[in-house]
Amino acid sequence: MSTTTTIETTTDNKTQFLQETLTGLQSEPKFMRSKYFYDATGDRIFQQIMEMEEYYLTNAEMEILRYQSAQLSQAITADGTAFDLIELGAGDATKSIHLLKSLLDNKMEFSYVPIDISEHVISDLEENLPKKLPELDIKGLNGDYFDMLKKATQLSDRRKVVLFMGANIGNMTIADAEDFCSSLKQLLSPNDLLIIGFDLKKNPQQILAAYNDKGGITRSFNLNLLQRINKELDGNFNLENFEHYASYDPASGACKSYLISLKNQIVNIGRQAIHFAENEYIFMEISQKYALSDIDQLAEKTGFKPLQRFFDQHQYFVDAIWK
Ligand code: AVJ
Repeated sequence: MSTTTTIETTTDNKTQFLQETLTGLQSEPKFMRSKYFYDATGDRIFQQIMEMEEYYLTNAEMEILRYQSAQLSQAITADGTAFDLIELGAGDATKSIHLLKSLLDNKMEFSYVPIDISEHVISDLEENLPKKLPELDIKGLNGDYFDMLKKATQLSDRRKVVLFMGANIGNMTIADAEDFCSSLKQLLSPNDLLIIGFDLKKNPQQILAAYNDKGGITRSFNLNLLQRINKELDGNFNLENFEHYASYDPASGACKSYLISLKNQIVNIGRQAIHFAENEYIFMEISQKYALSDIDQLAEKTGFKPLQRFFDQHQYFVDAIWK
């Protein structure tokens, strides 16, 4: 990538980050967009989250990919034609690598197109994946899911297989997930496939613990966004004046995290002053949990047809194939 492109993207991203941050903090109630968690430090803290005792999601989906990649790749390649494998929120691809291997072992003709909001994730992937999988044809895209998805669907006229794993859809409310899936369906052709991962409703204590870990890693993950605003948007949040609060509602399946202002205070972001009352909250993130019936409903409402489901042994998690 040339230096000029890097600088242009950065400026664009920064303006958008500032606008969205101010919009969220000038709203009532206040909110932030969880996609901004992932700066270099956020990426690192998220790695630590995935390694936490309490964060069962990673192992559960890893188990699915590790032991059922052959079946997954069979389902993907059933019609034998070449395709583009587009992965939304690819991360470090430690899970999808099992699927990629299996596809390569079966001599399938495909390109891997990882999309991630984190610039450094994409450059890492492009550098490191070819070392592990020399035959892999990879073209990473850095940006917002939807913008990059549009770009990705225009790369070739091959059929598309979209991977949306890791319970990334959990970061949307059910209403937003419906809009997202509908738009995705419209972007795809009738024979394209979607492989989508959901964290399932389960014991509420277990879910809450995953987002309220004893070691305080999720707490630092949330607070890091304030730090990022300080660094990148000239903010002056005092992190000690905010407290992490996580909640899970078993009825709706919504797991939400908040930062609570511990006192009446003013925070400056650039030239803007933002007032926080004592105990006022910033809604930081939703991690929506699904029942199997919720998942089928989502497919049906958005024009997809559920084809197959893959579970871990505890049924904590499901990767579903939709057409
Ligand atoms: C990356 C959206 C799947 O919601 O479980 C983990 C992000 N936030 N702990 C999730 C997250 C706090 C994660 N996803």
